[in-house]
Amino acid sequence: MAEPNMISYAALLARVETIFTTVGVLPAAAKAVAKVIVAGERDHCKSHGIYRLEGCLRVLAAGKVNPEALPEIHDAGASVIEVDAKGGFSNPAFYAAQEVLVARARKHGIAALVIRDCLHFSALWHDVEALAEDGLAALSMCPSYAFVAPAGGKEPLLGTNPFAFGWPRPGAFPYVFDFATSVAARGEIELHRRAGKPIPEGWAVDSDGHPTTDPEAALGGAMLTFGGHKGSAISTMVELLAGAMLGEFMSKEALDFMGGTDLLPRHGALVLALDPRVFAARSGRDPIAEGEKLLTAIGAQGARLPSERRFAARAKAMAEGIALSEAELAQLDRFERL
Ligand code: NDP
Ligand code: PYC
Repeated sequence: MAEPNMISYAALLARVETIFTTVGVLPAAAKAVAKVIVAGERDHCKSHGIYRLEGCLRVLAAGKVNPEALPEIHDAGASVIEVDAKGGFSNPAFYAAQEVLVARARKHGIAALVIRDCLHFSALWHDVEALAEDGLAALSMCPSYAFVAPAGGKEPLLGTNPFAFGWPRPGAFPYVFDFATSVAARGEIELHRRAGKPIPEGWAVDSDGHPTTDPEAALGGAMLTFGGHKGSAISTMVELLAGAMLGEFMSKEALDFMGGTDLLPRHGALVLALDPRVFAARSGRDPIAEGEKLLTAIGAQGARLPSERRFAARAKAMAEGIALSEAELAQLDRFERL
């Protein structure tokens, strides 16, 4: 097997940021989008790492995301804050409103950020991890595209609808989980297709509703929800809270609007921030210390916490660099020549 090519986090970040500015994305948005893509690669979350560059550039070339969008915050001082991404990427919109969301959650105990009209391609852990680092518990969710059959059905209707949670910890890293409500993210199936590898059983059915391990057939059929009816219900909740409730697209509408799965989806997103110390104030107990008892007891059983793999991958990448394949490097070179 060929030796991987090592590149530092800073060097990869600079290259990806330049690729975005070169195709006309405003500097602040280019920085935000490059940050999440390179962080995905750094944390070895390949389904939302530099592989996503290609999809972002495709949607920019198709004119279906606004490279010059300036997120507009609508804040009436209440606990629901809105940021209109103006058809731009979701990440700069989140960063634009992060400070006010944190301040409002600290003031009221709970605050919600509604992100409107955004192109959403990224993992959600970025948002909840940042809020947990600010001492807040956080939930984040959004619809995606109608790729997934509800449990008991066989036609794609639900999105891969990611759902993430963050909880502050006194040590270096917060507790964070972040998953698609389908068995795997769509990006994971696409990466199997590119590598010429079958997908595990139970991820998807083909267009006739038969179980398949062929990624091509899975992409043309329907993905399945994790945990059967349980994942199906959580996915439906995401459609309702981050789609219907916000007056933004649900996954089926997002797909119809973009006109096919080739382009990344445009819809809304919902981020909730909660201050545990406000909720626990009258109990006289320290919620973070109480939470630690559970989290350390889980670790004491030898079970790993979600994100532990990711944080370990991050530490390794920051010390040794990020390993890229020849094909990934060649693709970066190609994008730099656009
Ligand atoms: P995974 O199944 O890879 O991981 C889900 C979570 O479970 C992670 O927090 C992971 O932590 C944790 N985990 C995995 N294995 C274990 C284990 N053995 N013990 C404890 N925890 C474990 O993620 P998905 O494929 O479901 O999703 C990947 C990404 O895709 C997510 O970041 C999601 O936000 C993104 N996505 C984005 C969409 C969008 O529309 N923008 C749509 C769908 C998905 P760790 O990382 O440390 O392994
Ligand atoms: O991997 O399922 C996915 C996905 C959809 C939109 C962005 N990522």
